[in-house]
Amino acid sequence: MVALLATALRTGLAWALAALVSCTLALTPRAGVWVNSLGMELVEVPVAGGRPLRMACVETQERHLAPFRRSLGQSAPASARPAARVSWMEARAFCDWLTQRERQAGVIGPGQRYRLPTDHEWSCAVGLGDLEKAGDLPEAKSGRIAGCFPWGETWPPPAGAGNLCGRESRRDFPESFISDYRDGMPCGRLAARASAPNALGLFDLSGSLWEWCEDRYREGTDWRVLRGGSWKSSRPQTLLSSHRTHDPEGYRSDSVGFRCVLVEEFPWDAERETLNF
Ligand SMILES: [Ca+2]
Repeated sequence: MVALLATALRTGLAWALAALVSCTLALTPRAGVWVNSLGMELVEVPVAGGRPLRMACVETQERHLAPFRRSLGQSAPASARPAARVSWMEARAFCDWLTQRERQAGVIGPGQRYRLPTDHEWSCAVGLGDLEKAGDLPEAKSGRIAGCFPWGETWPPPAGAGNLCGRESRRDFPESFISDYRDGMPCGRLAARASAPNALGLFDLSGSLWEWCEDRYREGTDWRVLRGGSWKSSRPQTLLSSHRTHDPEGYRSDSVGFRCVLVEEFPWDAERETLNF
């Protein structure tokens, strides 16, 4: 609360004051879950200034990726574990494959497609949609809304905040674990729904795996936006809802994954036509 007021005074922006309201909204899941052909559950997310979309409730799991990877001749586990070590390029290729598969099966219409969320859409999912300018570059918005985390305003994180670098990780990360938080997960273990759901019914926006977004972090680079922190995250600044980090499109890490959105056609096609997966 104090940090948010300080931000409002420093920046003069109404957004930070609005965050006081947004962060205190009751975190009550609602009905309206849609399940696709892979068993992925998606819920509607209102997009400030844009059309609503459906977003996966959880990070993409190994069992979701398995049929795609096997179609490419790759061996692939099929567990319900959130899928780490997925590059931005592979995540997009998976979305294209799933779009084609479900269009052919009549699961989705010809005007619908899966893709990664944009940086702004991810902000809408985490409750910042009205607090940021959609057209500003991700780098300019990173960390600008103080004191607002996916779970609320409190630090240390409350129970149910997610799979973070808590006390269970003190032996592996003795310099950087959150001493007064436990998530009940041994260091390095991943499981879906490690956090409580937010108001939209979305899990694990905080921690577990960093989540790729469509956008470039900075123009002129191949750095793509990552949101939400991971099981390795312990710093308050890193876990802010407004924090962004970035990595190259081909980067793979044990702390990076993604979640899908399902949208009506959206003008990313021109760029997609130039990419060779
Ligand atoms: Ca996450």
